[in-house]
Amino acid sequence: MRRSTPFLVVVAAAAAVLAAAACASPDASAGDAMADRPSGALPVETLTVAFAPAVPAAITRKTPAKVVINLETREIRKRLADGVEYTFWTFGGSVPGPMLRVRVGDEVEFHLNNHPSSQMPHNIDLHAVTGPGGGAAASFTAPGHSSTFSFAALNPGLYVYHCATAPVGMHIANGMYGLILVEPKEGLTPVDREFYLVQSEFYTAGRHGAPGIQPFDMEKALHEDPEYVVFNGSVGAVVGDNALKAKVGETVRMFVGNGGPNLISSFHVIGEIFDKVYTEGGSLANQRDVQTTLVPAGGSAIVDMKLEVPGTFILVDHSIFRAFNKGALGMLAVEGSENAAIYSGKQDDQVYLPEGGAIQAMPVEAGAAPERELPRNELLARGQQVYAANCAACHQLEGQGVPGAFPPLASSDYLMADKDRAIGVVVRGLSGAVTVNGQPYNGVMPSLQLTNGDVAAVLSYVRTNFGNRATDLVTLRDVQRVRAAPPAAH
Ligand code: HEC
Ligand SMILES: [Cu+2]
Repeated sequence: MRRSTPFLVVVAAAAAVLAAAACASPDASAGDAMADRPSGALPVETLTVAFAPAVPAAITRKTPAKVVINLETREIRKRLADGVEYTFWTFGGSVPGPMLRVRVGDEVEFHLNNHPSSQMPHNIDLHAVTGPGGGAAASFTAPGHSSTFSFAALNPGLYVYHCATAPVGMHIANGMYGLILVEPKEGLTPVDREFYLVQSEFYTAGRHGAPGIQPFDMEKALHEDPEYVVFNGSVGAVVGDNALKAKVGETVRMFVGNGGPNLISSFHVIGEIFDKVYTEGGSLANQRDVQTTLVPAGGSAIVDMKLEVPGTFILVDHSIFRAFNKGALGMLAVEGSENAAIYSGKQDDQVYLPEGGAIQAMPVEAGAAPERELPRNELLARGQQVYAANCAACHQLEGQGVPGAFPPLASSDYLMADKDRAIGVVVRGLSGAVTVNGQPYNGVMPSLQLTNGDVAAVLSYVRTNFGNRATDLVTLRDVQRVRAAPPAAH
């Protein structure tokens, strides 16, 4: 059997690791962590894990324990983005794997179980382990097998764990990472809410948004050029109904990890300031009043912030195209009463057109690949993406608009009354007084520089969604015709 040779090597290596651990004399920090271990056997407990964005409860015991952790590796097909699936290799069936929480000085007995349906062997390298490979060799596990190894949690801090089976990059790129928190003896300062967030990238063969099951692309991974950068394993995992939720007056803590495999995260919460940062996930809150903190690949950070005002706070990797174009965007939804002394909200809005300048459409770039009419389902799927990327910011996710500022596209009489006029709006922009569903608007919609195909797709989508009931679609030909015609007065 082909596996037998590496297996023997692995078993021998594991034995060597255990032997070394048995006779090594503890260094100063190990001595520290081990100092309050009682002489007799440690009390045994089985760890309860938590799946993102949940965090396991803080540890209340004041003395070390023997903590038994069971973790299963499993290969499963799941959603990566709307209409996009991926075969994830996982710890615990989820990306990221569950968050683990132990206390410094604990003895951890780790059982890694590889589900019989797996195609690959897997293992685990926990950065919280002191020992060669972080447990990797000792935990190498074939499908349908289970491995056990033990380690002492010597150093407090927030650590990444990941699979380290060759090809390592591929196991990580497919979703095998998570966080383990080793609490300091005195615990962390209490906060009102804790959240678990892991950023990572996916390298799919198809471009961002290309539908269907997407295989891993080694070439893109080598060039560190991902199609997706996400929080908690998929596009939209932490937005809308899945947003993190908190209340004004509370202090929240985020345990932020970066599975990579390649990119460094510039973690930022739009509209909040981190009151405290435990840089790089160390056990010391060593910085205050931070806007953006770096989370290295294979590293972490802990950020604490008090929430003073309500609203939706957007979590991003501030390498900003990753956030708005590749998926690295989450939300913290904060409820409570406004505090105008801290933040007023919009106090006034007026149209600003310097020197009477008109809004001008720029010509669409020449030389782009010729576009073709798409079948209905592809057209509508593309339209949904174009909408999310280009229109939702103003007209809102469900097309409901913002009273007094952005007219609704949902059940809009203006949109539906005249197809060519609607195409003209998207192609050339719109300004001046308009009435939509009886309400006056006098704002400015810029020309969005979309291709004819994108205009056809987005208008086909909005005219058949959000309560609009068009029976016909908007075709490329329609858009070409309107673009060629002189702008009509509305
Ligand atoms: C930067 C904000 C902004 C973006 C982005 C934007 N719009 Fe608008 N849109 C407006 C404003 C403001 C008006 C009203 C303009 C006026 O008062 O003259 C408007 C009006 C419209 C109207 C006509 C009024 C109605 O409600 O039916 C349509 C149709 C429309 N937009 C479609 C779109 C589509 C489709 C997209 C995305 C491709 C889009 N808009 C992107 C701000 C925006
Ligand atoms: Cu693996």
